Amino acid sequence: MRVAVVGATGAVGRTILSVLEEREFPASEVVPFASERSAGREIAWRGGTLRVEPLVDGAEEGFDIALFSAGSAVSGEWAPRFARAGAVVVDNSSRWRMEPEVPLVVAEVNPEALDDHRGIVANPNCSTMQMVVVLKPILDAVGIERVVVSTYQAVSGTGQRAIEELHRQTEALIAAQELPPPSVYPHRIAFNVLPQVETFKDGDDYTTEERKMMNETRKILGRDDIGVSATCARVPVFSSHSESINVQTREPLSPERCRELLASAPGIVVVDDPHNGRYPLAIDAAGRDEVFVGRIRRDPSHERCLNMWVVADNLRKGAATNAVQLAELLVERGLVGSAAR
Ligand code: NAP
Ligand code: 3JN
Repeated sequence: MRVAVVGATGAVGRTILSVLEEREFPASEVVPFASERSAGREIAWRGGTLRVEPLVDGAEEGFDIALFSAGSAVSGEWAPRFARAGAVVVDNSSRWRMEPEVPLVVAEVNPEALDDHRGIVANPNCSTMQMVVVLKPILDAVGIERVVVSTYQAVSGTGQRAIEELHRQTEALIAAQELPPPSVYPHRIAFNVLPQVETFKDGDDYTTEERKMMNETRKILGRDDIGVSATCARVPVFSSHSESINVQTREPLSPERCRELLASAPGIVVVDDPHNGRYPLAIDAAGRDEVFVGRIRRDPSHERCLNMWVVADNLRKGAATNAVQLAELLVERGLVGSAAR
C-alpha cells in the first residue's frame, strides 16, 4: 500500500502523518509532497525520516491512496491526475465536495457513500464534520427540521501562518510592544472575536465557511429538506472548534433521551454536568479524535428544540483523522485500486 500525503508540511498534512503513524495504517511506503519550497526537507516518521518531494510531472504514478491537504487549486489540478494514475484520493479541500459524483463522507455518518467513488472522495469542512457526527443519531431517531449553529473557530483552521500570527500578536500585547499589522486575518485576532471566517463572495451576506456548513450538512445527511443557518466566528484559540447548536426535531426529544442517544453513538463523548463545571472545552478536546457534546438543554422558546455545545479538534476529527478513517474504510471494503471502480 503506497500512500501519498500531498501538503505534508502544512498544519493538516503533518497531522495526517501523525494519525497514520498512531493508527498503524498498513502503508508499505509513505511519500510526503509539498511545494517546490519544501522539496528535500526531511520529516520524522515511524522512527525514520521521509524526504519531501515536489509535485512535478510523473509524481502521481504508483500510489494506492493519496491524502490531499494542499488547498483547492492543487486539488483541482492534481487529484484527478493521482486518480487517473490509479490512486483513490481523499481530498481535504472544498474543490470536489459539492460535485454530485464525488462522495462527501464522514466515517461515523455515511460510510456507505464510499462505495460509489470514482477515484476522488471528499473530506468535509471541519465545522461541518463535528456537527454532522452529532446530528446523525438525532436525525435517525426523531428526524430534524432545522439547525441553527454558531461557531467559535480556532486559528489552526487557517493554517500555520495564522497560528504564528496569534502567537506574535499575543506576545506583543502582553509585552506592551507595538503590534505588527495583521497579515492573515482582516483584523487583530489576539484578545478579539472576528465574525468572519473566510470571505464574502459576490455580495453574499454569508461567508464561504457559512455556505460550506449549510450545503455540506445537507449533502452528508442526504436530506435537502433540513434547514441550516450558520454564523461562523474566529476566536483566539489555537486548537479545537466549539459550536453552539440549536436543533429543531420532527418528533419530541427530551434532553435525557438525547444524552442517551449521543452517548451510545460512535465517535461521541458526552460531557454534561454543568453544575459541577463539566462541559466540553477546546483545551480538553485538543489532541483527541472524538467529538465532545454537553450543555444539552431544552430551548425554552420552542417545544421541539434543544440547545447543545459541541467541541472537536479541528485538525484531527475535523480533517486528518477523518481522512485516515476514510482510507482505512476504503482498504477494509476493497475499494482501493482500479478494479474497484
Ligand atoms: P498550511 O498549513 O498552509 O499548509 C499548506 C500545505 O500545502 C503545505 O504543505 C504546502 O507546502 C502545500 N502546498 C501549497 N502550495 C502547494 C503547491 N503548489 N504544490 C504542492 N503543495 C503545496 O494549510 P493547512 O491548514 O494544512 O490547510 C491545507 C488545506 O487543507 C487547506 O487549503 C484546505 O483546503 C484544507 N483544510 C481542510 C480543513 C477541513 O476542514 N477539513 C481544515 C483545514 C484545511 P509548503 O510547505 O511547501 O508551502
Ligand atoms: O477556517 C477553518 O477553521 C477551516 C478552514 C478550512 C479551509 C481553509 C482553507 C481552504 C478550507 C476548507 O476545508 O473548506 C479551504 C478550502 O479548501 O476551501
